Amino acid sequence: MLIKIAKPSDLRESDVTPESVYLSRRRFMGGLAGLGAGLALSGTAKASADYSDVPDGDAPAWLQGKIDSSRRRAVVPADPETDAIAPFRDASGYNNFYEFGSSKSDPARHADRLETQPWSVVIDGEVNNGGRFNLEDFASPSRFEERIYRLRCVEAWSMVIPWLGISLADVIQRAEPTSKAKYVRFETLVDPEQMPAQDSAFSLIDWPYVEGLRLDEAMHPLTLLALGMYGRELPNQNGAPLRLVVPWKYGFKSIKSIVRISLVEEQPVNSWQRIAPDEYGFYANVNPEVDHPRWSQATERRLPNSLFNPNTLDTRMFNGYADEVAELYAGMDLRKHF
Ligand SMILES: Nc1nc2c(c(=O)[nH]1)N[C@H]1C(S)=C(S)[C@@H](COP(=O)(O)O)O[C@H]1N2
Ligand SMILES: [Mo]
Repeated sequence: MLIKIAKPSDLRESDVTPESVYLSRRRFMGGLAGLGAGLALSGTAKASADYSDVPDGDAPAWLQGKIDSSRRRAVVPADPETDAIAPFRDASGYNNFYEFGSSKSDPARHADRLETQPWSVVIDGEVNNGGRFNLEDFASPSRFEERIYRLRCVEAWSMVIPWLGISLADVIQRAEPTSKAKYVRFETLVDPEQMPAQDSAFSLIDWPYVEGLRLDEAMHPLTLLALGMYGRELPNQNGAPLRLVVPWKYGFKSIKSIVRISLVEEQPVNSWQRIAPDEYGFYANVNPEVDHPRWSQATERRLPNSLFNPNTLDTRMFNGYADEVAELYAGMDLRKHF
C-alpha cells in the first residue's frame, strides 16, 4: 500500500498559513512531486495545484469547516510530466451527468437546478445501524482528506482531479454490515424537476442511476466519497453534494449525487451494464488490454488537450493503481469480468 496515513499531528499548511502564502507555497511544494513513480507523500502536491482561479462554492458552514481543516493524504500522481492537475474549468466544464443531458457541456449548463441543501442519505439493507441521515450527520464523524486521483472515463479521456472527502470504508463500518452483506449498491437522486433529462423520452437510462461495488472494493482505502474538489465544495455538475470516486475503475462507476447506499447480498446491476451488457460490465476496471467492442482502451486523451496537442497517453492497468488494488482480483479472468 502506497498511502501514507497522515498522523493526527500533521497539520495541513492551510491550517496555519494565510491563504495567499498557502497557495504560493503549494506551487513551490509541487516541485517536490517529481521524487519518483508511485511515491506517496502527505503534504505534497503537483506544481499545478493552483486553486487561485477556483471560484468559491456556497458550502454550508459545517462543510466549509471540514473542507478548511481537511488533512491532505495525497496519492501523488506517478508521472510529474503527464499527471498535472486539470484546471478547474475543465474538471467542472467537461462532464458526464446524464440526468442533465448527454453532451459534455449540459451538466455545467443545467446543474444549477439541483438543490443540494438540505440533503439526506439513506443507508439500508444488510446493516444493523442503518437509517436516513442528513448529510452533516452522515459525513461529519469521518476525517476529511484531500486525494489527488486520475479519473479515466470508459470513453478514453482522462483528467487528474484533487478531491476532498471521506473514506467509504469508514461510513460502511459505522453502518455495521451483517454477515450477509456482499455488495454495496448506490443510487442517485430521482427528481425530473431538478434533473430535467430524467423526463426525456430519448434517455437510455432507467432512473435512478445505479452503481455497485463488491464489499472489499468498497472497503478499499482508495475508495472515496467526495464532498468537495479543488479545495471547495463539489460543483453540482460534478455530483454535489456527495459522489463516489473509485480511481482504478472507469468513470461511470463513480456515481454522483448519491441518496441511497444499500448493503446487499446479490451483485447489483449497474445502469450502464443494464443498457449494454456486452459493452459495460460490473467491474469496469481500467484495463488497456481489454478493448471496448467499439474502440481501443490502450490509450487515452489526457485533458486539457487540443487538436494540435491531443496529449495521448498509454492507459495503465487499473489506471496506474495496480500496486494498491491488483490483489482484489487475484485469480479472476478480467476479460470475462470486464
Ligand atoms: N448519477 C450519475 N453519475 C455519474 C454519471 C451520470 O451520468 N450520472 N456519469 C459517470 C461518468 S460516465 C463519468 S466519466 C463520471 C464523470 O465525473 P466528472 O464529471 O466529475 O468528471 O461521472 C460518472 N457518474
Ligand atoms: Mo465516463
